[in-house]
Amino acid sequence: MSDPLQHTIGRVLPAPENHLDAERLEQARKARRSFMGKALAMGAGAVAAGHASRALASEGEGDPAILKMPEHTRGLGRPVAENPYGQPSKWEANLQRRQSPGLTRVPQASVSFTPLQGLFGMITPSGLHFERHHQGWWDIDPSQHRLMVHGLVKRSRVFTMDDLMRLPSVSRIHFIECGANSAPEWGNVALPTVQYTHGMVSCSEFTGVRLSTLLEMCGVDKKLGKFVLAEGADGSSMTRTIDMERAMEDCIVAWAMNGEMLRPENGYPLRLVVPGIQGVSWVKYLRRLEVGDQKWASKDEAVHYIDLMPDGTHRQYTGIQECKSVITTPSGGQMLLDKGYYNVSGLAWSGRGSIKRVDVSVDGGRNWRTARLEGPVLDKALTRFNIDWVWDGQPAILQSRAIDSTGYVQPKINQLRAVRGTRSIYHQNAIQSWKVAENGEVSNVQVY
Ligand SMILES: Nc1nc2c(c(=O)[nH]1)N[C@H]1C(S)=C(S)[C@@H](COP(=O)(O)O)O[C@H]1N2
Ligand SMILES: [Mo]
Repeated sequence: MSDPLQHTIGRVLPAPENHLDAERLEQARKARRSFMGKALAMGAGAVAAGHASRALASEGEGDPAILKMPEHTRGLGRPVAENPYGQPSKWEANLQRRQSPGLTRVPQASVSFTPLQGLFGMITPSGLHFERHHQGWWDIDPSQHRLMVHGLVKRSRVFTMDDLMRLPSVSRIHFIECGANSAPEWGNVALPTVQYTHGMVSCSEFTGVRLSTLLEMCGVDKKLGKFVLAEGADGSSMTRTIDMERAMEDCIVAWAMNGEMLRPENGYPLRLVVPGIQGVSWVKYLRRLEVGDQKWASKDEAVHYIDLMPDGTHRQYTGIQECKSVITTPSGGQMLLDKGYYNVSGLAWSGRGSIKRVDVSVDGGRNWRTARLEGPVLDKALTRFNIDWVWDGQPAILQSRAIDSTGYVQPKINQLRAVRGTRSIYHQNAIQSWKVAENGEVSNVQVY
């Protein structure tokens, strides 16, 4: 493929739930039909020659919409501060977090998924950050909130938010992924969109005090203290054990996300950030840190968040989110409106470090090409990749395969199943396949 921009520019129709209404969807379908008609009439080579920018320009040639002078080119716009806290455009109203119907019995112990199919770059807007609550969320009064540090320390302490926010702070961009992200794929349940298959991952800039700073301040016993227990202030009594080495390395006791205080759904006013580790360890509404000499084997680590292996045993304390990637455009539920050029785009991440390379296949894994990584490529953060593709109108299967800085290669689903069986819930990081049908519809398939 010489210069992909010399081909017709393909347009992707987002999944229906991102559409404002059924009418726009129908219009787009009609547009596709008329394009197919035109393309046939013009013959295949009609836009193949010439400079790339000309090919681009010819796309909209003769569109009379440019001649309209709508009200907004003549009238007076709206005043400043009408929205004291800015909101997205009303035209984007369908870009939302969504619940998977029937996934849980009550919405207080549930999940809302990030609409990855509608996002750009690597940062998740705070209002679209996925939510996972075991016992509902709270909007806790920060003046009443306290954090206790105790156990194997010389000086136990109870911190107010003011105490904490006076300390030296750091800001770091990291992904958070629920260990159960993509879980239904273990059992070959083909969820329709990337929002549901992969939407329990988000990426934000977190600001707070390093956990190591707090532990040092309290005189942590470095000989006996091997683990730290983190506990949340909600009714789920979320408690998780963190290895001391990790606690001292890059964990943050965070109060801010993407430049402002945490959102209540994400743990306001204080949450633990454990880079690279599954979401459950990122305890929200953080109220207690205890230093101990043994793992606690709390309900959230002995009964839940364990991996059922093929031989019937359970794997415990498997918190690291292994290297994973997914194509977000085009993805399940979307529709390619015509043949031609597409920018295939997706996200890759690894709990062990940074993304070294992402390969993309359009033929179900037989041939691979290396995608462009869009910077910055950060440790334990989402990394955006893009690759050119000219769709010839034939059925295709799109896949992405990420390789991280340790050399680990994201596995195929059958490779993962060979080791882990099919009865697991957590830590499903296999290659995702999206099938493009001849009519342009994109759907979720498994390729072995
Ligand atoms: N206190 C508390 N912390 C919690 C939870 C919870 O229910 N209560 N859920 C955990 C789980 S399972 C995940 S995946 C992440 C989700 O964080 P988010 O809601 O900010 O996306 O928070 C974790 N921390
Ligand atoms: Mo989770």
